[in-house]
Amino acid sequence: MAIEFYWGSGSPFAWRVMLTLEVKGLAYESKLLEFSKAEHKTPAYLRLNPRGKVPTLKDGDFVLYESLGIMSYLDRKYPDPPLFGKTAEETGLIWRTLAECESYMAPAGNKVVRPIFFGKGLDQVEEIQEAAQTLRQEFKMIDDRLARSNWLVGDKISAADIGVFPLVQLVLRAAGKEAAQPFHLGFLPLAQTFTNVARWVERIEALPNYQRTYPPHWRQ
Ligand SMILES: N[C@@H](CCC(=O)N[C@@H](CS)C(=O)NCC(=O)O)C(=O)O
Repeated sequence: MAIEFYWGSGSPFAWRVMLTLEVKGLAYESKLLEFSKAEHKTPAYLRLNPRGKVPTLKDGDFVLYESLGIMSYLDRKYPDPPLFGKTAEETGLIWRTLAECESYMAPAGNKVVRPIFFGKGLDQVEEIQEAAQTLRQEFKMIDDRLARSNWLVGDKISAADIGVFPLVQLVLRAAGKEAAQPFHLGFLPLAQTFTNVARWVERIEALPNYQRTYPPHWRQ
């Protein structure tokens, strides 16, 4: 039975799971939910994921939500290529990177990106500037790591890269919007602000099925 993957366009948490599926070359049935139609809040979907969020994965009878849980499940179940490290040290560093992303980048990103995308809370200038400062520090940390290596951990793409990348893309997309301009967020042009991150983004964009994972509504 094919894997069913429930996702929403532009969700960085769903995007990291889709990238995992593609990097592993797994066949899956795409279940794109429209946020605008509240398809993630229907009784049928809430039975799969009582939080009413994306992503959710169904593999046979097994249903799982929470992107990092799904990524580690997929890696254990379908180990080729391994994405959570070949050594204990790599595994520890990958989880550290993911934990840093959830603890620092994701909350700060939310505070910057949401007002810019949805227009609500743009008057909270101090809060946005403070979150943007945290984000710049996080970008700097990954930029420093990427100055020494093509990938965040080890010598191959791992769950660390796949987990962080969609959040970086979301911040960059927000930074390019007109509503972001008064804040002088300092991320663009990326090749000048965070050179190593820019090269890493290109590396991920060059992955074989990357285009299939690109949020459809970002193309419009
Ligand atoms: N920690 C969750 C976060 C999932 C999440 O926040 N998804 C958002 C989209 S980015 C969502 O579905 N929001 C809809 C809602 O909360 O109603 C994960 O990693 O899967």
